[in-house]
Amino acid sequence: MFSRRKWMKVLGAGMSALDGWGQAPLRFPGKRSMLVQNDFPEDLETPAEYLNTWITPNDAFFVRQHLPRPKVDAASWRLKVGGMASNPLTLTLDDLKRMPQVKVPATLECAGNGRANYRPKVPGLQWSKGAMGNAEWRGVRVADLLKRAGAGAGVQYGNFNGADQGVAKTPDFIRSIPMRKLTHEATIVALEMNGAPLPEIHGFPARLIVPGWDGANWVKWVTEMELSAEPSKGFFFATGYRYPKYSPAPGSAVKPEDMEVLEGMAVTSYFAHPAHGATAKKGIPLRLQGVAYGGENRVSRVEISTDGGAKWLDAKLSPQNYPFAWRLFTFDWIPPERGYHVLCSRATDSAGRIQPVECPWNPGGYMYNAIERLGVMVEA
Ligand SMILES: Nc1nc2c(c(=O)[nH]1)N[C@H]1C(S)=C(S)[C@@H](COP(=O)(O)O)O[C@H]1N2
Ligand SMILES: [Mo]
Repeated sequence: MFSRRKWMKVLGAGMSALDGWGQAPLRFPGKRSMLVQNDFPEDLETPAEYLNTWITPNDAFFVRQHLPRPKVDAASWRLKVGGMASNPLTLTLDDLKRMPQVKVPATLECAGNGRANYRPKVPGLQWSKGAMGNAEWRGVRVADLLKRAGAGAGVQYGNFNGADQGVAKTPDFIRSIPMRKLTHEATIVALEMNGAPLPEIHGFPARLIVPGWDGANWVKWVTEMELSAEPSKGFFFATGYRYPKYSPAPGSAVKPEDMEVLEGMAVTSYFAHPAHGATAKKGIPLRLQGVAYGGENRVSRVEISTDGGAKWLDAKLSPQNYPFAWRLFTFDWIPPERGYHVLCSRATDSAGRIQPVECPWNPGGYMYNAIERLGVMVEA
């Protein structure tokens, strides 16, 4: 598909784009102005100010891809379900559309969201807070596909591959998902995102939705589900997206046998408004806004501190309250006096998890979820 030379050339271009990290208006078809982490393959971050709606519009939704985006032709595209199956399937897009469809609101968050906050710095994309978004996904339950394919009794994993292919030193992107998650009623092969066919950049014509779990599981352009007793030995499952079994000292190495696969996401919250470094006026109400997400759990509470964490008060939560989807919060604050104020947000989920003051460092820079903090200058 891509020669090694061409790949090296575009990779080079991507590197220089990293140095000039910043806003790039209308550079990417179907996207509004995004924070460009890489321009090829596209890694685009949602600016924090867009984290203020229940549904993230498709044109503002973050993008992460390890490999050049494949061009998929809907007519010749197939989804194969094989391996340990008594009735292996080769489905067309129309076959999938004819099966019962379900809607699942769910937040997609990259495990590396917030990586830019780790000290010492961790290599990888320096996501701030916008490697997450919330959408209503619509498609076919994986459980229905498993039934139709006659999944065998010994099946432990579905090993998923997409139409993108390994290039140069980057291997093919394959992910294994255990049966206990695949058979969950909210795990689907989505054909639609927010009422529209999946945009090409988000996996057209079909992608996996694994609610509450690390975004790496949400395989885009999916073409194959292999039912197996064993997980993939490929890099992106056996090595990548792993988290230490214990908290290592910041900056230290962790042995591969002490790493385990990432599944459910941590509880977290982020301010969309105001921005860090904004100014406000004494006595003039300021509405603090943001999102909170609890992975596989519902968000049950968001607290705000306007004095750097000394006192905490409850924020107001949006009525939407689904497992696997974020909630919006607001807090009306009247800046009491001139000076620099540190605003904090702290979410709690239905499992009783709460954001920590300090997030454990880890060599992949995953699962950042320390209490959100930003500074606002209040003028007289
Ligand atoms: N086929 C394929 N699927 C993929 C990836 C990829 O590189 N290739 N990246 C994964 C990662 S790491 C994330 S965080 C999400 C991002 O989904 P988005 O681009 O729709 O936001 O897709 C996942 N699915
Ligand atoms: Mo990711």
